[in-house]
Amino acid sequence: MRILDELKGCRTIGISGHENPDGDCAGACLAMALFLKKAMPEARTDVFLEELRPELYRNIPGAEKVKTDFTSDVDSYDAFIVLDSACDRIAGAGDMFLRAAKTINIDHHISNPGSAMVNYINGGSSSACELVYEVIDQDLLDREIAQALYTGMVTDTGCFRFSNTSQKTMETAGKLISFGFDFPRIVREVYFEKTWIQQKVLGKALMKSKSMLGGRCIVSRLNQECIRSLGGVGKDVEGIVSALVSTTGADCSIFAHERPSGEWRVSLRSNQYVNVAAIAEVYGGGGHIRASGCTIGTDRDITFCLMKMVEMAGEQLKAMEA
Ligand SMILES: [Mn+2]
Repeated sequence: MRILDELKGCRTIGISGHENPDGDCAGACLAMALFLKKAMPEARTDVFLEELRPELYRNIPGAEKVKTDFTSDVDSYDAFIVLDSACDRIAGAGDMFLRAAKTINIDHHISNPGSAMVNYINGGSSSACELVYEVIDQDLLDREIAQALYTGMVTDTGCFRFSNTSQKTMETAGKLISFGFDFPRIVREVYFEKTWIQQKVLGKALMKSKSMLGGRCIVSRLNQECIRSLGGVGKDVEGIVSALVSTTGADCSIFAHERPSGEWRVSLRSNQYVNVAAIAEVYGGGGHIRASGCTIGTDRDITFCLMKMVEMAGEQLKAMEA
């Protein structure tokens, strides 16, 4: 796909991505907008996304122009592009998408059915940003577009660690950093940085963790009272389950945190052997083989449920060794 061929004659272009936008979603939308402003200066380009996290505002050029209120005086865009998302998960932009004369969907989620008029879905790609890089005219790349794309690639590849990182990913990233932006800062701020409160919550979760199955499963939990006593809220537990599974000798990790409603959100991670999606499914959750989650309602005993999950992981490991 060459995006300029798809947008010939368009004078108004809307762009959006998924709810709760991450670095890939925001990077892809803003890189596309920056590119179109350059390649089609006569066209009007609007980006609609929910509020971005501060580190994304700081690191993605053009982020301050995102329309977070999802309002526009354009009734029907000539083209509407959805990036890093299926077309039905775009928060307040859903109606604008439906009213647009032409719709385009570019995404790397294999589950995306591709419900726009023109679809470019590649589940083998690391990120929406890698796909945006493919569809734009690369001779118009500049430092700002490159920085937006790099931020997204860093986000979705876990700094080029995950198995979705391909030779093409690295070659693309190599070309992007040749534009000379401060890429160590992006990695630090977008990927590694945590607030002091988040650090304390993580520390608490690590201190309270239990080593089960002879060290092969690391389990921890934090109740509301504990999270609040550190000044934290629900989103401050992000990343804890990954920290737990990075323990030497661990095959999997389980982390539970209590929501204000009294329900418990349970996240599971696996390094290599345990299928944690199968465990989450027993409790009505799901996800991927190596990363999954489920919610335990107030009608169930969280301690008992966690013990059961550990037991299931143990059975899987035992079955594999038999
Ligand atoms: Mn993505």
